[in-house]
Amino acid sequence: MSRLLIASNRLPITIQPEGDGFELRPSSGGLATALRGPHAKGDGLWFGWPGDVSLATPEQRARIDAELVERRLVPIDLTAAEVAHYYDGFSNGAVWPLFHYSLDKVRLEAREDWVTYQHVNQRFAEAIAARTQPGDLVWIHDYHLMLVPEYLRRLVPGARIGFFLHIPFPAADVFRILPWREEVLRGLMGADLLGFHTGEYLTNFARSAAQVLATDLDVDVLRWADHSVRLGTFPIGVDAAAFAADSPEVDAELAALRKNTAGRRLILGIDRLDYTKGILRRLLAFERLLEGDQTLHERVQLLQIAVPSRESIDSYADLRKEANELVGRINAAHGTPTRVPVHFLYRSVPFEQLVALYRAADIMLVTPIRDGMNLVAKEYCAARTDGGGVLVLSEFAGAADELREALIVNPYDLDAVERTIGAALQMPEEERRLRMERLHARVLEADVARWHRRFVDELERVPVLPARNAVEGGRSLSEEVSRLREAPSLLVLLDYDGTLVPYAMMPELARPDPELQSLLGRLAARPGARVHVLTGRTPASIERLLGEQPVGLCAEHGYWCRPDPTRPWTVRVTGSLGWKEPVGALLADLAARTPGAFVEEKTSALAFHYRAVDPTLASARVHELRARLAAEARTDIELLEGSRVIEVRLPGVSKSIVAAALIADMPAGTAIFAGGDDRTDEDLFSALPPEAVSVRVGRGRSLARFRVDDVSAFRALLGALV
Ligand code: GDG
Repeated sequence: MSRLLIASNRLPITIQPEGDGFELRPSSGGLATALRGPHAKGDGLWFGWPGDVSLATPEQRARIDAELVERRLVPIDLTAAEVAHYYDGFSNGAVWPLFHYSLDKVRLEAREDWVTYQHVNQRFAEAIAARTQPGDLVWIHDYHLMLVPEYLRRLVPGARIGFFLHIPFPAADVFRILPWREEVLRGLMGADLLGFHTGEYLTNFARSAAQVLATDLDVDVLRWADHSVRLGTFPIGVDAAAFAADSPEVDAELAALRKNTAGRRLILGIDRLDYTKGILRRLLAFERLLEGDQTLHERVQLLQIAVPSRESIDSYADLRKEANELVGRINAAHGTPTRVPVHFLYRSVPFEQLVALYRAADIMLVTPIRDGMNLVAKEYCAARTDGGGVLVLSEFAGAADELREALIVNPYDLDAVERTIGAALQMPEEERRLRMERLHARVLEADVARWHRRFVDELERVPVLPARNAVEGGRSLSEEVSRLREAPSLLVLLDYDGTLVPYAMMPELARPDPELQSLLGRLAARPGARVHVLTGRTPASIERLLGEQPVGLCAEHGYWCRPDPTRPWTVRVTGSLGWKEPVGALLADLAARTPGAFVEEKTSALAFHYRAVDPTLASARVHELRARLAAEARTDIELLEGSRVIEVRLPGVSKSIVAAALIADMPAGTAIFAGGDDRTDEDLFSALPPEAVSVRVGRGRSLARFRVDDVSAFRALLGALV
């Protein structure tokens, strides 16, 4: 088992002022509860905000830090301004309402919010990078930290990074409202594995990524340029055994509750006081029920527990006021001196009381207007070891996917909610038992431990890159460049597109500018140096661009090579090209039916380009192409997938083969420098001896020892070699 590093907005404990000192309390909420147990059993670290400790004296702080170290918790301290902008502002003022389809509550005005969100995400990434060891798994949680995967990937290119979203991922049309949609998607795409509660959220994400970033979905792998991310559904569970367990404390609470409700059926709601939880609509539906049956208040009581939440945000304070007014109205109209139909508690209750409430409740109302999963629904089913109770569940909670035996309801349809509560009150015992026994069994089996295991097992499948890519130890890039500058013999192997020049709209436009021409000229003129450009382009195409330069050219990934401008092109790989005709006909047929697609013919390959094709259609066509080629079971071709292009080529052509040959041509002890930006350059890197200096341009997991952000940074490195 690899070591697991967890990152979430909050640590599983919160530090609060208490008397003269500070006290550590367990944080509330589903995420902290879900991960606390496995963290305690493992040997990993947990990064997050510990709460406001700005007023602690140095001695108090030292004591707090010692306690955190003891529990393997790494604090990310936030200033009051950071909490206001990153947490209240961006996370809960913009992302939370947008992802829950509450468009009227989305706040996008404050420029500081987004800037601070980026800044805090960067701090998380730096803290994690500083503690990551080779082989570690990093698991980042939730909408507060959506940029951390990308930021961390930049700092630790080989890291194995998983991300889980605890809230819904909205439909693409809604997501696209976010002005920073592209940055957020790029951030998430830094991960190797992205987890969602339901298939719908996963599909929404994949569609948004296709529309905004032009990614391709291949079953469950999202490809973007040269980087691929696995998508998965991991519906979270609850600590079901804890809710199913008997204890004298729970029994005592239950007895007290039964005494108080004497004779009346208990309808229960338990939620954080949040506008997504549908509390107001639930109260309205209950009001209708009371209006329809004037004697009902004698027989039922609604207990709504609303746990205080995000009180510094206006919309939450407003909600509390509205809920109070509504409860007042209902109680005034339907209460009697001895009977109050709605009991509204604005606080949380201890665990034993929570379990007792679940067991006492004849009907549990879980009617959010949107909810990622909703753990309360699952906890209720787990607690019902007696097979009693009826769950009324919103179709807009992720839990509705699994808890099919609940009474599923549309929370916007007040009449339906009213009718459903009525039906729940009338439900015959046998049906009630049948439904609850199934629900109970399911939540016990699919519990939180299983959720944790499934995600971590999947993340563990991401391959560990060879140790020589580890960032720690060894010489820095600038030290390596200085060493190469002095080397008597130097071999420079370079990719072209994306490495020496940025990608252009059309390949013909990616011309070398004067700066690049002078750079290549100086490099090739350096005593003892040989420079080769290795590209996927055809000989004619690369020659048009670099033909005048005193460098070697290898085209079609090494099928063709031309060692210098005075020598002719020669073929480096043999093999029959008889497949080109039938495969060419297949590709032409596909392209004819796919607006925006075209086929490029090379000597050793045929490339199907679909950059301009509608993403859904493109993905269907790529599947079709793969299936049709697989059906022919050809052994004389291989597929190479690039950024919105799929190439069918002669097997055995690879930059690794040319690289090995070019290295063998040089005197022993030659220093090597190589740079590239895509999957074919990984072949190149794989052929290099360990002491070679390899540099990856841009994102993505890589075998390269070093990484630079973009073409201009790469050119600066080349400049430093001469
Ligand atoms: C987010 C997503 C997703 C509540 N009141 C008391 C209390 N609780 C506990 C419940 C439950 C947790 O808080 C609430 O979890 P939910 O899932 O209902 O809601 P969010 O906080 O919005 O959580 C949600 C979840 O993340 C996990 O992925 O399901 O969709 O929004 O565990 O028991 N616990 C105690 N007293 C209370 O009064 N002891």
